[in-house]
Amino acid sequence: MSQVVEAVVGGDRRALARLLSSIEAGHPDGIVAVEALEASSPAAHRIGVTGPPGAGKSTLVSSLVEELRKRDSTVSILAVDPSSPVTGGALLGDRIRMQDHIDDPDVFIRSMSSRGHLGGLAEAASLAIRAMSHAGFDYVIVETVGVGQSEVEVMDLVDLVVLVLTPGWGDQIQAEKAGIVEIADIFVINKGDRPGVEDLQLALGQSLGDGAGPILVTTATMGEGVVALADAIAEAL
Ligand SMILES: Nc1nc2c(ncn2[C@@H]2O[C@H](COP(=O)(O)OP(=O)(O)OP(=O)(O)O)[C@@H](O)[C@H]2O)c(=O)[nH]1
Ligand SMILES: [Mg+2]
Repeated sequence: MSQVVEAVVGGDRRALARLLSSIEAGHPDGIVAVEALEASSPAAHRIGVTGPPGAGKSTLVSSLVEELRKRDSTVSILAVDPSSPVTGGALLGDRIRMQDHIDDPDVFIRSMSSRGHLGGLAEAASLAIRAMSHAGFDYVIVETVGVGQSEVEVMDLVDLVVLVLTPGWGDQIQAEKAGIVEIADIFVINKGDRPGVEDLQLALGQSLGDGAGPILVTTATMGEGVVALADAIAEAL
C-alpha cells in the first residue's frame, strides 16, 4: 500500500485533502490511489442532495450532519459547484453554515467548482466521491446545484438521491419530469415555514404517482423535520 493510501485509511484528513487536490488537478496518481483505497477500505453510504439554487440544500445538509453525528456516524461532505446564480458564490455561505462542524474531526468538508476542469466536473467529482467513500467515513454527502442533466450524472455516483424543493416549485416539477425528479429516492419540501407547502405536496404526489419515495417537509433553518429525514435515509439504505 502506498503511503498516501495508508495515511488516508488511517484517518489522516490532510492526506485525504492532498489526494483530493491531486484528483482535482487531474493527476494520474489520483486514480491509482483511489483504486488502492477501494481495495483496502469498506465503502461509505453515499447520499446525494440536489435541487434548485437557494433551496436550502447546504442548510439542510448541515442540520442532517448534526443529526448523523448524534447517531455517532462520521460524515464527509462534497459540495460540487456550490456557486449558484441565485445566492452567488455560496461557497462562503456553505463554509459559514458548516462552521458548526469545523472543529469536529469526524466531519470532513470539501468543495469542488466546475471552473478549470478540462476533463469535466463529473469525472473529477466521480473520483473524489470514490476517494471519500473509502476514507473511513460512515457517510459521504454530495451536494449539487440544479435539476438538470449534469446533476443526474453526479447523482449516478451515489446510493441515494434526496431532491430538495421549495414551495412554489409545483409548476416546474411538471416540466422537469425527465430530469432528476425521476432518479430521486426521497423528496424534501424545504422552507416548510413558507406558504404553498400543500400545493407542492399535491403537485409532487400527482406527478410522481405510486411507488415514488417519501415526500418530507423540513425547515432546515430550524432543524425541523431533520430527524424524519435521517430516518427515511436509514430506511432507504
Ligand atoms: N425561510 C427559510 N429559509 C431557509 C430555509 N432553509 C434555508 N433557508 C435560507 O435559504 C437561503 C439559501 O440557503 P442555502 O442552504 O445556501 O441553499 P442552497 O440550496 O445550498 O443554495 P445554493 O448552494 O446556492 O444553491 C439561505 O438564506 C438560508 O438561510 C428554511 O427552511 N426556511
Ligand atoms: Mg449550497
